[in-house]
Amino acid sequence: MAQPADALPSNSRYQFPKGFLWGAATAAHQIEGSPMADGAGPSIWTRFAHTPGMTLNGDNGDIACDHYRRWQDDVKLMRDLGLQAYRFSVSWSRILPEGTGRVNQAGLDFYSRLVDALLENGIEPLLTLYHWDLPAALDDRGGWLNRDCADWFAEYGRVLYRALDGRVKKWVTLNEPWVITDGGYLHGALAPGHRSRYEAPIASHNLMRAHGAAVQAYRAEGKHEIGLVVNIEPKYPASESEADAAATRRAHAYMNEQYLHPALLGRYPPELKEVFGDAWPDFDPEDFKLIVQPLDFVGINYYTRSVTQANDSYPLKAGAVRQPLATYSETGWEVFPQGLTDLLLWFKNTYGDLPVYITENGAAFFDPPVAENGHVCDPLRINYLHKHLRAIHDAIDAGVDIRGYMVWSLLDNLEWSLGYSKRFGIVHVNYGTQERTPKDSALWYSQVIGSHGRKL
Ligand code: LGS
Repeated sequence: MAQPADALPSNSRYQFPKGFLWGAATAAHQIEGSPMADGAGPSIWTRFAHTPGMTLNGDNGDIACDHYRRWQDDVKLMRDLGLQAYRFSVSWSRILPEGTGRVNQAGLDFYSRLVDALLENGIEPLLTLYHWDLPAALDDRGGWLNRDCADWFAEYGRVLYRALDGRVKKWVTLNEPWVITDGGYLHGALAPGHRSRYEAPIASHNLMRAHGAAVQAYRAEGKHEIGLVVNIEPKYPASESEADAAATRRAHAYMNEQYLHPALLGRYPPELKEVFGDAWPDFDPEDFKLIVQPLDFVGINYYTRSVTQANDSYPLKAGAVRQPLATYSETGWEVFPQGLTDLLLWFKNTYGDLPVYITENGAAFFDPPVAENGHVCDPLRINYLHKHLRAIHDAIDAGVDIRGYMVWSLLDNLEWSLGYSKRFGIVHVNYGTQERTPKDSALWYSQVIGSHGRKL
């Protein structure tokens, strides 16, 4: 069993900035369940997961962690762990069942009550507008391939800003546009399951236009902070060969610059044309006026790195080389904390001194069942979080303006197409009984928060 948490020693080397926020993250489709309750419309994920063969074991979000009905207990759990912040997402089709037009007040009330409960318990809400669950009605109109999506997204944002701004002070437009297009439009493993080299660049560009439109709408309605969340990972060449260097540049442009460059610099990196060939359109330069909006922060989701080699893979012609001596998590991703420091320094050097939140970081490992003494012993997860927090501290020491850290995830939950097979939670969920049991990592994290990072 892990050390009793209060036995953790204080370490004077680790001083986190005043106001640094310690929290945890989730997303609507992954935890809520009851996707059609109280007048909600279907989302692409409800539809996708109910299509035979699309998810592991046919797992879907009909019940998930039943958070839609157990949210009060979940807020108490957060309070008991001492969380200072909670990042969650809103399900668009609970608010606008048809995606635009008619507002479903009952859906809005759900999030309004959740936000009130968080605030009553001293927990700051970070609200993500879009964590992948597009209203199915909008997919029927072309989804992110339809240029109108920028207006749809701004309309949806406006409804939430009007209802919640002030109580919610930190807003996120999109979660991980790279995953939305790579998984949803290029390789098809995620909803809506398309596989097209021609669609992916269009979806990417429209996501960026939608992001810009939602930020613009926020400036008209809201008074606090709004940003974009990207998943990025450093790419290191597997050898000194020119081929691997070029593959690394392509992989880096594709994953790390494809969204940050347009949002912050107003242009795409040239390598994307190389990756997509004739499928990469010449986008209207006027569009960048909408896309580049001043942001209050950027959220970075970090899980792993990749050691990159040239190969035949489609369309990048680059892939990751397995590191024989490294530790890999259950999802097959290398544990590489130094990569987070490197990435944060790259971010500052490339985009300047924008405030950063680590909006996701965590790992799925094999967890034993809840023991008789009530513990779930997860030393690998503690080790993972510990090393990554130290890596963040190194970046703070080097001058990166990092404002907070959200563990992925508060609860074991539905890992998209991988169903319930991968557990990322610091709290164990028994999917039969819905019982929540804080794992040893949660008890450890609670101590870290209590010491403001000095117990690292
Ligand atoms: O649950 C998702 C977590 C789990 O791992 C969450 O909804 C997403 O926001 C986020 O994408 N999540 C996540 N990402 C890890 C991506 C690592 C990709 C490594 C690919 C190597 C081949």
